[in-house]
Amino acid sequence: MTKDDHLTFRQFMLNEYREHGTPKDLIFLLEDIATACRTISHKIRSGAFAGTLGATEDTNVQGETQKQLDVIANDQFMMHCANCSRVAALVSEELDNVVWLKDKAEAGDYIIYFDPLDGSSNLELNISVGSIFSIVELKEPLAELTDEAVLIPGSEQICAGYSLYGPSTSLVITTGHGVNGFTHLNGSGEFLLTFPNMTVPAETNEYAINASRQKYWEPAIARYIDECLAGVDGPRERKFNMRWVASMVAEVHRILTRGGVFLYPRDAENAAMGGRLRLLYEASPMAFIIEQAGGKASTGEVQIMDLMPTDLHQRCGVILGSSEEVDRIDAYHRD
Ligand code: AFP
Repeated sequence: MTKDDHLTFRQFMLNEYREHGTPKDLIFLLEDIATACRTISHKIRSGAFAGTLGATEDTNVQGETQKQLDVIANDQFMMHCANCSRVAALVSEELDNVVWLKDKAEAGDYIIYFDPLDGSSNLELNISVGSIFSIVELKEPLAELTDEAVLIPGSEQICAGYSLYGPSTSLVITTGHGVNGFTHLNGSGEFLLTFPNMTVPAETNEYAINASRQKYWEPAIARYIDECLAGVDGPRERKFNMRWVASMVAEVHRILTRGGVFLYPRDAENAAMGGRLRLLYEASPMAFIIEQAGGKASTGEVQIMDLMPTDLHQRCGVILGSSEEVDRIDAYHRD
């Protein structure tokens, strides 16, 4: 297939408009987010020459040292999302509080949650990193513009997506009608449809976990991993493979492409914080995407999208991917 055989992002989204009534405001907002991701991709790929791969002097609300590209990516999302008059507020991993863009938030307005650059500890290693975003549409006007007002469960998302800055730049999006993958055509301003209707196979032989945390694992996780390691002679009666990129976007993209299960569970060391990964702009959008692709996403106890947020930057356990494996791990937690 040549590039002419692929729908452009605009052509695809206009089809979505005709088939599903996707709001044009959302389409134009997504085009702006795609532009932000394309710009971030360029900034990353030229970072070694611009001297921007390293850290800043600052730490973010997570207490993590901010990379220069974390700030650059955050600025890109802020600038492009502000183009849409329906965007009432932005919630970023890199910002302590909500950024309100309007003096009142009305029904039909959008709240956007994003991790502008996830996996940034991989930047200087030239290992894939990504951006993650989630969009909620307000059903009612907000009585007051407070952080608490945007603590909305993931089940209310109307759109989620990520951009993966790897050997090529991918953009993967769901608006509630399946998951579709686009690739940036180098030298053009276009994202072309390259992976339509992405689905997660129910069965897999591949898991992703940071195995160095084994001593902290809860019994259900330890049991699951032990059984995978036991291979053909164990209760699973088959060999398992393991991957760990330490970049959630890359792990999720692999799972959407060939199946698998990703685990960053709550454990004895991170339990006081609720886990490692953040709910509103990491776990929730990825849960929406994975479930739209036929997979599952839970904390081990509850479905991630059913969690009622209590803090902007709260964390949770994340187990997502092939449904048979997530179901098995959930069952072990219930045992
Ligand atoms: P950074 O953004 O600090 O690199 O963290 C990336 C991440 O949030 C997620 O993308 C990875 O899956 C996970 O952390 C990696 O965690 P470990 O460093 O404990 O493996």
